[in-house]
Amino acid sequence: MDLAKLFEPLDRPRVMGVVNVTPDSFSDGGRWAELAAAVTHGRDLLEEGADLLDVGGESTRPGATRPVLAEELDRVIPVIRELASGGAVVSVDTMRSEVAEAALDAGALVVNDVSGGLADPRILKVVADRQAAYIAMHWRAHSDQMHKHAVYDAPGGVVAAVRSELAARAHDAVVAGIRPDRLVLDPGLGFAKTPDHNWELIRRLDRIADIGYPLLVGSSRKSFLGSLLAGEDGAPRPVYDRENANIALTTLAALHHVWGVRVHEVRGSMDAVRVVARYREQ
Ligand code: PMM
Repeated sequence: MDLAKLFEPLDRPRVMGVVNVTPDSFSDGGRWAELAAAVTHGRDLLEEGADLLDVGGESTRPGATRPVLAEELDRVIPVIRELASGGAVVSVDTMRSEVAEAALDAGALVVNDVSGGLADPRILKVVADRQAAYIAMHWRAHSDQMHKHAVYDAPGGVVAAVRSELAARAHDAVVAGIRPDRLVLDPGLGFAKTPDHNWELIRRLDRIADIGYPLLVGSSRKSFLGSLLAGEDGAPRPVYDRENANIALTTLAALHHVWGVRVHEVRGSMDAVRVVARYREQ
């Protein structure tokens, strides 16, 4: 699939499979084993039907600290080169312009920037110069700071705030020269948001969609699912056991006509989007 095809009308959301290349993700067998495991994982996700792969080298989990630039490049570029040369549509999950640039050189077609251009504004120019696609997520601060930014006291609450802050990100992206028909917005579930904020946003995805751009939603493995499904002792449902809930979330997102869902496990979400597509057929 080429870039234009990614934006053609489709009767279901695209399923983006996550390939996180962080030291704790795949392997403790050293760098080469880590890269080989990441590539294998990406190929497995493609086999399960993923429309595109999102390769990232920086953990954005709450409280995470950042890798240095050289480390991030080292993690993602070989994996992107390998997967892209095999024909995969690859997006790079990065906030750094240098990583975006190297990833596009290595064959990535999409830049997924969880900061929507706030962390490193030069990234917008990089994407614009290459005519690449850009995913701008709603974000307020780096992971080690984001909890204290989960405050939405202005009228309209979290939905109005995310809507206007994301619209500003989209505006800056287009002013920088990114093609409006290659721009996707993401409400950023879990990023400077409490569980209540996340649920409110999911309920009102229509308000975010009417900014005028396609939407991507990422709920996979996130802690608001863990807290929703907590046991009687109050312990959150473990990360590896949140997939059924995530498939339900994919169903809701598909009913809201999103452009894509970002998931760690492809099969169940692909089934869900196909169910919704069939349900809509007359
Ligand atoms: N979530 C994470 C990382 N990147 N990108 C987009 N566009 N949307 C998201 O919701 C998102 C993202 C954090 O999840 P992970 O560390 O479990 O991959």
